[in-house]
Amino acid sequence: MDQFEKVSQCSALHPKPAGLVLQYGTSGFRTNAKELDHIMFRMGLLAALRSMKTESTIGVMVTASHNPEEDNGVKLIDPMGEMVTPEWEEHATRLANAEQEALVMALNDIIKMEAINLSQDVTVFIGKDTRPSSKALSQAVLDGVSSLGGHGYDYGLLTTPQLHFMVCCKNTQYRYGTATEEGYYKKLSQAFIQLTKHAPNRTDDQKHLLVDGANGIGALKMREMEPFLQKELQVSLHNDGSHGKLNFLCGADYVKVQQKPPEGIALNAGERCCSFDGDADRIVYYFIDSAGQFHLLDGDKIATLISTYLKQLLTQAGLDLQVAVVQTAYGNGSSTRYLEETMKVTVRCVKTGVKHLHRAAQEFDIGVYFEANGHGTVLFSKGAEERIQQLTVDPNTNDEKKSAAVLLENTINLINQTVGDAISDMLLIEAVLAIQGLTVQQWDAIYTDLPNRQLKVKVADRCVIDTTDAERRAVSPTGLQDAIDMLVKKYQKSRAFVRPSGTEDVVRVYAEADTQESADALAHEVSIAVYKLAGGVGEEPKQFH
Ligand code: 16G
Ligand code: MG
Repeated sequence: MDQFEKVSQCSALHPKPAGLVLQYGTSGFRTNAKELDHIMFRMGLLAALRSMKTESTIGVMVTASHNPEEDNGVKLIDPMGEMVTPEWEEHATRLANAEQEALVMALNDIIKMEAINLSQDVTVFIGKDTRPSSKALSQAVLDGVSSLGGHGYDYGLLTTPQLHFMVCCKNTQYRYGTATEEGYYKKLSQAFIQLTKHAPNRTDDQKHLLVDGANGIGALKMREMEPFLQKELQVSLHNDGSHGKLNFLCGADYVKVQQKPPEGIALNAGERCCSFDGDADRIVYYFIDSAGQFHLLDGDKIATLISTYLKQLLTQAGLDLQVAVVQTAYGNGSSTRYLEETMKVTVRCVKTGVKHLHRAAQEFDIGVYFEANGHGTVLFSKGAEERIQQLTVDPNTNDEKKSAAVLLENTINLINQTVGDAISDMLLIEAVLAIQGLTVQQWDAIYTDLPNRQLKVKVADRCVIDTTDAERRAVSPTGLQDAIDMLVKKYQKSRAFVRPSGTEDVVRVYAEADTQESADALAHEVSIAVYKLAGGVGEEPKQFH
């Protein structure tokens, strides 16, 4: 049977609802799971083509991250474990929206445009999160891969970063690690245990951490990993999926946006706690102080902790490698100021979305990137890794330098450089706190966040908002930026911006100022400006409370 005949036949089993249009957004397709069967089949086809084109293994992850349980989504992973390139995001959108009878034609267009050799072997790795819809949807991906004669390998339940890791391991001929779950646990836990040897007197309190698993995949995988950690980290796992609903009143996104602890955990004053999101690629830390006040340590605080630690080690090792921190417009103004003025590290601001941060971080010897929402990792250039490695074996290096270089080497092994990874980030943070002898309160006190507020506004068409300067300024609709500028002037230490969401049909509003009241008021006033000038629908925005 002709290859395309098979595609036609199989695709009839995964029909596209006529007229349905979906976009490959910031992190792939994401919507109610009921609308996704045809998308999954087609992403299986596209992954097969991408595998032929790159002559490599490609990943397909079925997840909707922090979205509610009834949603689902899919994203493609490129050979080195990074997000798929923008040109292929466009192919994905085109393929997803081709009506049933035009599918083979759309497929052929991509094959021609990319000059794909159809006789090339195809391997696609597939992973899924714990959503009830994920099983059938990942089967649809497999159907897509096999209808083009490809080999789909189903890993079953995985965190998103685990799948990124597997893809990278496979395509580096296992130089990055072994492409199995055990390989992942072993690589990370060995590095963690090595690092904690540099903090020999950790108390039980220091080894103990509360984890909110968002009732998702991260909780399951944390439990699997625990034995590998040999009690160097003792985790109390909450929201582990045994009864609560995925991402409901818990998880990193809830904690960050609501600025309060998740349900399902009783926090004692001073206890260190962290929350993963639904696919475990984000993490935030927090604690309650003795006065009952909630303290959030978000992506900015994490980036500060990690970049400070790395800079110290580089100085100790006598290595002149440049450390930069990449943030988005959501980076708290205090963090940016601290990093630039006190730490003297280069700070780069880019558009929201992991791919933008990842790309920017690749430009430095060591690029630490974190979104304020807790997604981030550290990238080491090949040259930086080589220089660190050389120092560990150089007979002329003194003990202090060698010890710093060994720490850096173990740190590299602990980090999942393919993408932000809640489990890997958590272990890195725990190791850094241990090595530096810092409590969570001391970490928090490095700088004080400016109070801030995020709101969303419903408008008829969010595309009327166009932004520039890494989303910090709106260029359309006319008058909106002027209105924001005027409002910002009313407050102290204030800043505000608006941007169309890449994952939801809303406009997002961010404001920060010297007090919470001012930040709340500014966010509210900017929301009203958006509502009035950008075609708001429904009720006028209300103040957050
Ligand atoms: C996605 C992005 C995340 C970004 C968020 C913004 C990836 C893997 N994830 O979750 O980086 O912060 O979208 O959402 O790129 P928004 O556009 O709805 O504000
Ligand atoms: Mg996520």
